[in-house]
Amino acid sequence: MTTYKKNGFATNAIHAGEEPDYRDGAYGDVVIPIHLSTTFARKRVSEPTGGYEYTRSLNPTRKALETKLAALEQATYGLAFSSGLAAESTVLLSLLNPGDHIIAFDDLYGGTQRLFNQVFANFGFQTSYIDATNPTLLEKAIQPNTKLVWIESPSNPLLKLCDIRAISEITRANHLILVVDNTFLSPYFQHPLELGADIVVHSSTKYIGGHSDVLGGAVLLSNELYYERLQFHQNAVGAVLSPFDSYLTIRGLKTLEVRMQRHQENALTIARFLEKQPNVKRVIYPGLPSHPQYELARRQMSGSGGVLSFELKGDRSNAETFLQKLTVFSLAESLGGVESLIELPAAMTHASVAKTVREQIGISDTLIRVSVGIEHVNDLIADLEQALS
Ligand code: P1T
Repeated sequence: MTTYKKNGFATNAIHAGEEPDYRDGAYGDVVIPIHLSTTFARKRVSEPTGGYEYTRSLNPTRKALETKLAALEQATYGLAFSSGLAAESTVLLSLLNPGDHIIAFDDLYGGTQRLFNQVFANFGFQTSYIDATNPTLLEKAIQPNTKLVWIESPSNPLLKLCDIRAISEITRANHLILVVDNTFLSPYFQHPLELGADIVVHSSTKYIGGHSDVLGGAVLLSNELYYERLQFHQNAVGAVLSPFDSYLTIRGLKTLEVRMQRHQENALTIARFLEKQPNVKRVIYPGLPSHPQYELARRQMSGSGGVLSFELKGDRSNAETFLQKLTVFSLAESLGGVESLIELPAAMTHASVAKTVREQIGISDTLIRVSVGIEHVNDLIADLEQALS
């Protein structure tokens, strides 16, 4: 395990975990090879070659990715999984016992809520949801069996922010584990571990991979005990990222800095454009002064990311008509790729959340989520303009 803190972000994104191998007999590759071998031969029973035995336990290409991700998230340890939800499940399995209580933000990716409510609930894990934008509600929700707090910031799809430092002070004082899903900003715009979180999770399917062609998840942390438990379960449960997908994710990561800069630039231009449209009720983007937590955004994040949401005037059929008229934006779930995607959370990513809950937290039938890509922004604006008209 190496720490890469002193390098700039892009330098680590390109080099960490992929130092050329100059040992005798090695080829000096400047890019980590895709090690497809599922097993690794040894000369003697007691000596695994280079520390590798079987790819589920550890694989050189996955290891390179895990090292790179840890460097970028300013963590000591990294683990790569076959999806964001596999990463999340492994965190819960590794650190909690049946009967333990989780406090979760009430605005989380629908699939994460489904995991808590329809999978882990069946094994005796209890979850309470709170509006974590208000840290005092967290203090009130703590029970004797509470073990873990789970937040997203910015949240999916309402882009609400949690004050990670304030929340971490409460979790520390109460001996609770704080998990932050950092998918929406990527390690480029926010470092939750520095703000006091214990564990960062990512759906690397999103900005980290960046090209909508590889599903993956990651866990980054610096606590050795938690890491050992997670690594044990990563191997024991087996939801690991494949060598080829590890390679694709590494390839994506190298351009994370330049992609994030362009995602943000385009998103801000589009957010400002949408704010001026007569048939748009409200625009939610942490980079706009109209965002209710604009000050917190400036303090906690080094950028606002590429996702924004907005509410159209009218009803669900108006929203559907608008979405179907777009030609540059694809009507699709997911986010964080170079291409612009747009979706209706109430019918798509958050359809598994009960309508009453959606309405309570603000996911209306005309709320539209946009993952702004890195195309030429004029083409994106022109597409929105024609569909809005
Ligand atoms: O899809 P997967 O790689 O398993 O990641 C799940 C996940 C976890 N956390 C956040 C914040 C997410 O947004 C996701 C996946 N989200 C979508 C597919 C979506 O369209 O919102």
